[in-house]
Amino acid sequence: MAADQIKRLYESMPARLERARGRFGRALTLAEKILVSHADNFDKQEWSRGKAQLRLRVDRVALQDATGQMALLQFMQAGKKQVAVPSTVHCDHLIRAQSGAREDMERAISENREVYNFLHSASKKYGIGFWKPGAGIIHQVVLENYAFPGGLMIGADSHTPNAGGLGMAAIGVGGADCGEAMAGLAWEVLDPKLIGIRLTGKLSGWSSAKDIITYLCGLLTVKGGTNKIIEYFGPGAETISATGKGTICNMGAELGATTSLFHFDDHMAAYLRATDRGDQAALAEAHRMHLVGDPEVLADPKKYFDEVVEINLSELEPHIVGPHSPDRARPVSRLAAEVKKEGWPTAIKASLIGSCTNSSYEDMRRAAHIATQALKAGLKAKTPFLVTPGSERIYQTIKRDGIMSTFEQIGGTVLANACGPCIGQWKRSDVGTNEVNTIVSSFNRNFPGRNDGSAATMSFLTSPEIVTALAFAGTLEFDPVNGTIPGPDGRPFRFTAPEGEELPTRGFAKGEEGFEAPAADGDRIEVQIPPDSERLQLLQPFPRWDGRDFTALPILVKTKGKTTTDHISPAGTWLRYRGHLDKISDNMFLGAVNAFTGEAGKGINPVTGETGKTFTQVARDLKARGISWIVIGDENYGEGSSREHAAMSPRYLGAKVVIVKSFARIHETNLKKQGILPLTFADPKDYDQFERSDRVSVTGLALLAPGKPVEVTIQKADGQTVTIKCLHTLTEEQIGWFKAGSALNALK
Ligand code: MIC
Ligand code: SF4
Repeated sequence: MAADQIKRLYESMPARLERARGRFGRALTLAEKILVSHADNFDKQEWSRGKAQLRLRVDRVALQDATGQMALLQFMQAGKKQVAVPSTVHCDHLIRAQSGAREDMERAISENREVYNFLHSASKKYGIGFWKPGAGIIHQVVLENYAFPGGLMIGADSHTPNAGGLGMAAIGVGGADCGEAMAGLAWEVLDPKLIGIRLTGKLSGWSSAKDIITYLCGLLTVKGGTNKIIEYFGPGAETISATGKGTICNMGAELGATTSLFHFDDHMAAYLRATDRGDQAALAEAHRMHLVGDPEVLADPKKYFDEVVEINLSELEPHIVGPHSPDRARPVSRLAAEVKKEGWPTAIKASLIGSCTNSSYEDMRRAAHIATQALKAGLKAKTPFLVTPGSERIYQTIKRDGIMSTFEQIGGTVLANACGPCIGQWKRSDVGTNEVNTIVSSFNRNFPGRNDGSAATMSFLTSPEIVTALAFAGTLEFDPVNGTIPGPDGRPFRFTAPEGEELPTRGFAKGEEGFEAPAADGDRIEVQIPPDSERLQLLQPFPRWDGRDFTALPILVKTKGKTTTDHISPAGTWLRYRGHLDKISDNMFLGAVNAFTGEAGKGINPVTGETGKTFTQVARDLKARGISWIVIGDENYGEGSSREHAAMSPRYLGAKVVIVKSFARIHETNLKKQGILPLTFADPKDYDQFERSDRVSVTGLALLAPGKPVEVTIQKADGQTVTIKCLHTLTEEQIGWFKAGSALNALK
């Protein structure tokens, strides 16, 4: 981000903040400062936490290669010549980890040529910065190059909040939101509630930034952050590196938070300087008072936040979460007992560090510190040890500083600078399919099936240093803090606590940066989409609403329990089709557990009664008969990723309505954008009313209005009917999207 754009923002802040203080009659938190200084029209804007719909102007948009394809295809439908805000595309998700960085990269470039050519040509044409495969993972590259204190950005990836480590409000959204912001529209979001996290004390010994967020995951749960911004402050915050702050904000996505952020401090300034942005550091220092919460807020946070949590970092123990959900948390010291009680496999089959969550220099240093101790003692890693550097800069620096060779000496493999095993792009040959096994990583997400495509893999998440120590023990029963493992001579070996500087003393090394600027004259560039492609498909607008109520819709699926986007639209091998709506729709609900049968991914055809078919096969059959359908879901439906395929595939194959106990924020918006009606039960117990052969009607749609409940009638097989009340959060404008068939149709 150019320093003059940041300067303009900072200079406009004092007056805007004064007006906001006047209007609200009180001091402001940092999150509020950022929101009000990015309001599309501050005076017309209604402000009411948890109620108002904010219209904001973002400073920047970031796309990655998996969700970015749909974002660009949608942007193209808007017919603009150039993007209206600075935007970048990052090629990171499509690189499969198999045999090490070099070979994996070569394979990826040839396998994904079509998609890369599309992203590259579209970037060049429309004025978007393009980061080639191998340049790094979107959030790490954004932190190193674009994030800045006080800024507002959106990204088509749920871990966009990583930039909160530099004091930016960075929010994960669906591709349609990005496409619209790039087309010049204001971006909308529900005015979030605010959680304040006051940190005191200081991290020491084995405890690291990761433990703050894994601890909070246990405390607040995966839906505890929905429609909320989490703001960190207090004396403890000032002891954490900028990249450590990034880790915490990154994984705030696991709480469902709109975003997370820290107040500007000297660690951020140091990081900006280390990444060649001394001018931005100086600007932020000069405007420091606008980039932190007001003093009144710091003095009495309970008055300003909807909820305040205090954490004393001096008392925080290292934590580990899993399996299968990031909120299954406990201190590492209590893991062994729980593993035994639950009967989980204790042997660790693979240890992985890095990813967008934890690949800072500090992380790598601390992990290498552990590895070096073990090497000196003559120990070898007992499990494969995979390292995913977040960016080329990190890769070159750990190579120069001997960290990589330490990892290689313990038998580790350094993978490409990409998502790899974190998103299921991991070709694993050491365990059979459906073989129950345990892995540990420093990643952020651990839903079943995520890393290696196998739901039988139990994935635990913790800090890179704990992962490294566990790799030498090979078992979950080891507590690196208090326990010992047998040394080569049979005598017990004990690790000492990890150490590592937060920034490289010699500065970051640089390799091939992998950035390509857009063309000076985009008009002459043609976007490359081969007509016969099985990976890319131009979008056809979804049909408009025909003005009629939905009557007697069959239930395609009633999901039971966790229904994340990984259940609705799995990634892994399916990443291949992220630019081809028809093809990718074959994965629809493959991971969802059918509440009627207990089976995952398969349903009973409500018309023919045929069994054993995937939900997609059933939906395609219904679609061919001209029958639309509905989805019933459980709690926090659509948690996880920002991928809008989880809304587009159902829409494409005939879903009209999704009724659930509660939604995750990004997914609910994605459904609205694609023209599906997202409803919640007024009484969550009504979930139990729905049976396999029911037909469902949603009536009064012509009178759909903000805040007005909707009537849903369930017709039972015996002819009886039950009418229940459902709620929605559609605004006037969003009702317009529903009527137009999609937000994009409404735009045109
Ligand atoms: C993820 O971490 O789940 C992903 C893969 O980065 C997704 C985006 C995607 O599905 O492409 C996300 O978090 O939004
Ligand atoms: Fe990539 Fe994993 Fe980060 Fe998502 S969470 S951006 S898949 S590294």
